[in-house]
Amino acid sequence: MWASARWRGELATLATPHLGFGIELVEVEFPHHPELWPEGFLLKLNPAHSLPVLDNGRGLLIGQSIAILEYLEEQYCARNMLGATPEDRAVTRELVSIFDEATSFFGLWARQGGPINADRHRQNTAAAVFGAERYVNKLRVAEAKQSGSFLFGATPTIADCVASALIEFASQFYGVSLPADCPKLSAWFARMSERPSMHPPIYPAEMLEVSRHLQEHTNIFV
Ligand SMILES: N[C@@H](CCC(=O)N[C@@H](CS)C(=O)NCC(=O)O)C(=O)O
Repeated sequence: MWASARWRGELATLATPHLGFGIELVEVEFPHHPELWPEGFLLKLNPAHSLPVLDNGRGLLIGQSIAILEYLEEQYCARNMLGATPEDRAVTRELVSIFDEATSFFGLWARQGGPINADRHRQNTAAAVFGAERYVNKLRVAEAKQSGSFLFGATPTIADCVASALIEFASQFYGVSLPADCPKLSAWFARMSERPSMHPPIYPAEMLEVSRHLQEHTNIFV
């Protein structure tokens, strides 16, 4: 598995303890410095030029984190992390989609508004505002849907992996905590943060100095 040190690559490391097997994780330097990588390194792995990428060792390269999670779950999982019934699986997939959309919208805010990304992404205030608003809307939908100890039910699903990777990254790297009107999600995230599978990330201090003030920099507060 080729993964960025954080962001969506974290899904795999979050899922692995639940899955009960080991995968070789190759962490690619954080942040992306494509100029330091061997010629064509990431493009050869993934035409989308994004991480993570799972090489299953049998000729298959999977370049989307949710497809990777579902593949690992189906192929190796000792416990069911999708849901026992068609209805449960539908709820899991619904929550995965909500947080995948939330991730894209948060990315719009952070990439188009955050100074840490200014050298790689064109700054655009309107796009950042739109991304932030839609991000919070998605969180409110998830807040309305959350029930049980985990996002849904009494056992973790891949939705908990997708969601906790996003919330951890947004809060720890960008300083954007869950909104005050999402108390159930906040309590869920506090419980998730105590689990051994949540590895506290180590972000470079010099990056955090810039990245953690996304709200102040964009003047958008959630
Ligand atoms: N939808 C993709 C998004 C992956 C993504 O945006 N990865 C970021 C880092 S975590 C990346 O590789 N960006 C580098 C680039 O796009 O060139 C997924 O879930 O795998």
